[in-house]
Amino acid sequence: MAEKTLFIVKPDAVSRNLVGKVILRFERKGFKILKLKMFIFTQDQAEKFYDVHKDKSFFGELTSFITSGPVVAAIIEGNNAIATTRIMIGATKSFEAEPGSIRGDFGLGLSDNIIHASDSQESFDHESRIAFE
Ligand code: 3AN
Repeated sequence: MAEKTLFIVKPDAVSRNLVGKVILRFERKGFKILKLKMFIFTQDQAEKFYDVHKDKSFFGELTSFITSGPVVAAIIEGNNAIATTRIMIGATKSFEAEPGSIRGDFGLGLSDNIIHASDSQESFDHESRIAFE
């Protein structure tokens, strides 16, 4: 079943010149890129984007990191896109993520964990509205 999802290549990966390598994973897997955009999150966009985490201790860290430099957002489409993309990105803590996953192969960080991807249809709707507004 063709499904859409959103991923965001985070500021750490953009500054390390990993944008192409990250996008390549999704093209190689067979996903179609529907939208692609480079931008810098405003504080307001970041707070809305991470709304579900607003009561967490790391909320400030999260919003200050995502606004710290340019990101690249993509909407992709393909079979089982949301769940498959979550498998491809790997565990939240890059230092625990499996080798072979994007976080497992490219990073060691937690806030700076290379990539974000929507984890449900609701988060896709919410996040893509903000990233592509
Ligand atoms: P994921 O990005 O794998 O969906 P979430 O939704 O649990 O992970 O967390 C959102 C983001 O918050 C993560 N990408 C990570 O950058 C950051 N994060 C999660 N847990 C922590 C933590 N304990 N300390 C600092 N940042 C965190």
